[in-house]
Amino acid sequence: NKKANVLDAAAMRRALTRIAHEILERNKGVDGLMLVGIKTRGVPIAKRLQERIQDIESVKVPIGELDITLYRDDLSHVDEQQEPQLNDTNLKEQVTGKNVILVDDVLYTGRTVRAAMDAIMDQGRPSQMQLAVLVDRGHRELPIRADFIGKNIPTSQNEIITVELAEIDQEDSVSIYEK
Ligand code: 3GP
Ligand code: 5GP
Ligand code: MG
Repeated sequence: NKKANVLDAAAMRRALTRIAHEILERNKGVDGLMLVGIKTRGVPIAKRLQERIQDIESVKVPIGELDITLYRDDLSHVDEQQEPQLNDTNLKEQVTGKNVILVDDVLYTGRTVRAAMDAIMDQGRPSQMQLAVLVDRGHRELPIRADFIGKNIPTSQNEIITVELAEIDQEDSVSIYEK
């Protein structure tokens, strides 16, 4: 049940180009930068940021992937006791000493990012971590915020944000749906 289109392909392209510039401005260039996409849709977003940064600075920053999914403890007597957990890591580059930019499509409670931070810190000691998201929909349950945001979309709990990316969904769009 669709309520509104929030970003089309052109708006998404502009938002990601802006974020690429913001990352370079905040960090004074590409030194030590590493992008880590959170699967599924954080990965193509991270690749697009890598391309935009290469267009601007002529440097291809290293990129990695984390697969973090909801884990349900079926033995628990409490319902909704699910925490996002690490499934798989694909980091070819050492994280120690790196400035790791986590990249995801939607930031909601913050629990996925928390699991991603744990996964990175298990691999080594980054000099810094920052967070880039295409959409911040609010409703944080942890003290986590994004450093780089494509668009803030205030939502109610019974709305969901649909993120479509050409690499996966054949088109670029962000829309709001009623559950
Ligand atoms: P993604 O893997 O591309 O990020 O969480 C699995 C998928 O379900 C996600 O795709 C996400 O886009 C989609 N999704 C839609 N609404 C929600 C939601 O409220 N919570 C979570 N965890 N995922 C959602
Ligand atoms: P969090 O852990 O912050 O609650 O949720 C973040 C993760 O869940 C992201 O990887 C994101 O894909 C997914 N997610 C949470 N809410 C939404 C939503 O409304 N729309 C989409 N597309 N993904 C969501
Ligand atoms: Mg996601």
